[in-house]
Amino acid sequence: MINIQSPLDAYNASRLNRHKNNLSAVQELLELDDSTLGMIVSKIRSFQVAVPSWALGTGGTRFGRFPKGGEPRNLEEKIEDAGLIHQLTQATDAISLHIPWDIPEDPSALRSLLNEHGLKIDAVNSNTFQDQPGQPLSYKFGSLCHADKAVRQQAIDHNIEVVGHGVALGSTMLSVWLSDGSNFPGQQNFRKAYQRTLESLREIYRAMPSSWTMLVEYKPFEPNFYSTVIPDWGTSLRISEACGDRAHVLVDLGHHLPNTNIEQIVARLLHLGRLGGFHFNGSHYGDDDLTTGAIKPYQLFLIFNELVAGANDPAVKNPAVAYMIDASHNVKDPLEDLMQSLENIWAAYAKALLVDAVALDNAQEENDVVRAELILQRAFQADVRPLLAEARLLSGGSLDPVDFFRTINYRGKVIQQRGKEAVATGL
Ligand code: PSV
Ligand code: MN
Repeated sequence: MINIQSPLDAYNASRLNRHKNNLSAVQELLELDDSTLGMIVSKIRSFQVAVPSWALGTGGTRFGRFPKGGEPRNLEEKIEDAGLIHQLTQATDAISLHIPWDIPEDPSALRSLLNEHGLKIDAVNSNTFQDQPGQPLSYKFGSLCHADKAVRQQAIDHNIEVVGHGVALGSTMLSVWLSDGSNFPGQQNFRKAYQRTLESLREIYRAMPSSWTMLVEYKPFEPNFYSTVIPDWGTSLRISEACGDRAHVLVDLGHHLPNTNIEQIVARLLHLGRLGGFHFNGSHYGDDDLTTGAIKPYQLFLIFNELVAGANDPAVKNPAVAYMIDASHNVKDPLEDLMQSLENIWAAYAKALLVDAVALDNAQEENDVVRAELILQRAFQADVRPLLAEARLLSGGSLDPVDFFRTINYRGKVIQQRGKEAVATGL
């Protein structure tokens, strides 16, 4: 573990005056009294987003992979990297595991390591979209939907095994994403595939401890390109309802057809009390897995506006939402990319907190389109960076995580320790 506390203190001290000046300038510009400012900063501090264990190394496409080196070679090193990101950003107190990419060999040792870094385990994810070496039956034509009951059973058993790993680590959530679907018309019977998937998921749901939640993730394309069994939020919702009270919909921002109004989906799921989780990422075309907020920051803000509005409405009875990043880093340093995403997520949240909800409601009720839009745009255009920096500072993080990460040459240090060729498991 690389100890960075004293360079971190020195870094923050050298930038403190400038930060305080920026903070008062923004406070004045946004006309925030001290108590509102304090309330916003404290809400930002408590907004935590898990990082994925499978995205701490370099991602790739089917055309190639260009790693920088120093990738975590095992789960312990992944926890170290996730711990560093948390120490600098104070925005990610959990790590989500994908099994079997990460099999926890010694759960109690892992739990103490997690503790040391101020981390916990978020959702555990099953993987029935790849065949593993030595696996008896193939998922080439599906897993939970497969025509052969033996394949479905193998996939059900895998999910139950994943829950077992999660229990040993103190997780309480299973995320299920299926690549099941078809590439060609006629390949699959839509109704049978849905029915089999539902029955399989119900069996998994019944096997979970009663304190556990199941998150059902939808995706309309890839790796199957003609149909997927769970293509949209409506299907996820129906499956969740049919499984039970502790099954909810997981929204991955990249899993929508272009120009889908995701904020409206979020509002609808909140209304129905079935929004269970989020996979944050950025996209331009499809499931691009880019930095969150890199391409469509206004959309990200509008999504947060719905989340904040839902949280403030006593009529909304949604359970706590599990927030996570699900991205891939093809050209950026994975840790820098994750820190950028965390910053953009906090920024969108902070801006949503600035929305004058009462004024917006009045404008909507009076059909004053311009006023309603201006209320949102005023919040979106605010410079919230000093508020985020203050939140980090008060929690013990860095005033500027990416810059500090470069200042201490973390990547260079881990390349030395782990090697130039070290490759992390994951995508
Ligand atoms: C599928 O594209 C997905 O979004 C699911 O969440 C998987 O678990 C993850 O990506 C794998 O990276
Ligand atoms: Mn996802």
